[in-house]
Amino acid sequence: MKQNTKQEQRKEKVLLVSLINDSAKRHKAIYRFEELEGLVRTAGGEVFEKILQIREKVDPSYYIGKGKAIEIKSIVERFHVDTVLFDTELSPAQQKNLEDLIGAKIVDRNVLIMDIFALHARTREAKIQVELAQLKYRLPRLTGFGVELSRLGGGIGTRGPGEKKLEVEKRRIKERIQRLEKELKFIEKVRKVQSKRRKEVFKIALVGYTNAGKSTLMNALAKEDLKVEDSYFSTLDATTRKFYIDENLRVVISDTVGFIEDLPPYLVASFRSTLSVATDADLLIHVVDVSRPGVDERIRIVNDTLKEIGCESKSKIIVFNKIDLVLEETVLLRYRDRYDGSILLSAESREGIDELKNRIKEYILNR
Ligand SMILES: Nc1nc2c(ncn2[C@@H]2O[C@H](COP(=O)(O)OP(=O)(O)OP(=O)(O)O)[C@@H](O)[C@H]2O)c(=O)[nH]1
Ligand SMILES: [Mg+2]
Repeated sequence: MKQNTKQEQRKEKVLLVSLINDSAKRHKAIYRFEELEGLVRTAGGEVFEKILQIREKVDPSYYIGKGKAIEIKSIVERFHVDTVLFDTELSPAQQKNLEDLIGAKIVDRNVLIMDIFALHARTREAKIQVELAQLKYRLPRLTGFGVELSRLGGGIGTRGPGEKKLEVEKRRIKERIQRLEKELKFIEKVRKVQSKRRKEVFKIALVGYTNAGKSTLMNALAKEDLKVEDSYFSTLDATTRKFYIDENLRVVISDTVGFIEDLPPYLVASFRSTLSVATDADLLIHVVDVSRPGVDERIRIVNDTLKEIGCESKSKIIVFNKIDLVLEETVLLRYRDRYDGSILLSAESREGIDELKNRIKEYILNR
């Protein structure tokens, strides 16, 4: 038994920490924990424990209260926790202070998301976009407490060369960003040419929250075989396929990267190239997982992100997916009535697929 566990690769043991300023937000915090747990699982870790602090203000030095941080330190030591994950974006100073105090790896939500992106990036375009986001995250963090500085020992007497090293490092990163952006521009150009060639063809893009079932729906519609996984951000590349809605009506449909709450702006900006299939589309299909709590909120988050990429005025069809998992029909009907022109569907059982096809056809013909 013991030998077995030794052979198995031990999963990273992660402690989740979240802060709310009002106990009334507890419900939301629990939901966020669930999502964070899913993200940790996707990244290959295992959640050991979740800690929620209710505190009116964020502590500028430790994010959570120092007392709480000390409490976490003892948990980390006692249970051999590898990583403490904060449900926020920590400032460079907070990260450093927490690391020094707790003595474990301190990771924030955005780093985790970028990690998953890096794990799932397949094409050159996706890889460049992830690296760009990571570099843009790192750049402002090189000031003040750079790892580079502490590696030199830090403190009196090391400041000169340390600062210099910092400057060199910064310049190196900036140059790399420039090079990657140039390469990305070239890839975008190629995409534009392809898109122009498809000008006469009606273009549809599937958008939505991560894990909503976009790739599954794409497979159901275009008889594709895209990667479908019960994990977050399995799709990072925009896959585009032709398909016939009926014998003489051909369209192209694109699958896109999923959205999530508080997606860091540098990540959205980096993925502008992939998301251009959404900005180029004639019609967006907004896929929503109706089987999980927080439906309205996720719709709002997706709409906000669409706005950020300049898609707010595009025509949209809202598709409530995974209806096979919802037992209460009244719940489904309530959502359908609340969102004008929405469709109830299961990409997995294919229930409602024909209705969606008809709706798309109707839209194209009446355009
Ligand atoms: N029960 C059920 N599960 C579904 C349905 N549609 C998708 N799923 C499951 O939901 C999970 C996510 O599906 P994907 O198609 O990968 O979702 P996605 O929106 O492409 O996700 P990302 O690319 O990771 O953002 C998978 O485990 C699917 O099998 C459905 O209609 N019913
Ligand atoms: Mg997908």
